[in-house]
Amino acid sequence: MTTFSLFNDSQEILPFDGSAVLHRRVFSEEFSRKAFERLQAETPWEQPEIVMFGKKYPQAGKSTWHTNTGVNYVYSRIERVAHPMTDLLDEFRLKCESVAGASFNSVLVNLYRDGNDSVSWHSDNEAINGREPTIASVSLGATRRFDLRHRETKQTVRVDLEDGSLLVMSGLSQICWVHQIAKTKTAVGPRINLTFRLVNRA
Ligand SMILES: O=C(O)CCC(=O)C(=O)O
Ligand SMILES: [Mn+2]
Repeated sequence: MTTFSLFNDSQEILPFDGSAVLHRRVFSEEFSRKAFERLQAETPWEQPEIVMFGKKYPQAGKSTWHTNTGVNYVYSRIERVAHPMTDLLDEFRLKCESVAGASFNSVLVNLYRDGNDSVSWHSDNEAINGREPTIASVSLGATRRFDLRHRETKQTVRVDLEDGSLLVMSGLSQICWVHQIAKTKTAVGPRINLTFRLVNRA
């Protein structure tokens, strides 16, 4: 297991089989704070139900899918309806494009209200993301730990995703690794995450 806590500006956190580069403080404290407040208040939050062992459970966190492509996002047998992009999301998108050197047309906005909200082990390997997608993941608000685990070797990499940071995953990262935001018993405030993606148009 590898744990990163260095304060470098940009850092590759995957040892092999893909890339995940963490860029710290891409968005200023003030911009991040204001954006967090606007997103929290203005996002039409949804809490879809997932089916596990034949039973329905609300997802552990709220989220909303935004894209002007008209493409709905289907994962774990749930379908997320396309909401339009907003000026604020477009501002984030443009900055992510310039840092990542890639294009994006969609974003999943996730709200983790406290340490009980989480996202369990998965990879963003749905066909609409393409085979080796580049995904730009912005963190706002409370710091949460992000874990990546190699599908075969089970090697685990852990990193704290701090306010204003941008994690860019690319190459084999969605094929060879799974990732999660685990629940935590530590008292943590709310966090908003934006994962920008490029999906094929409908
Ligand atoms: O909140 C995060 O940092 C990760 C979210 C995530 O993995 C996803 O939306 O697919
Ligand atoms: Mn993901």
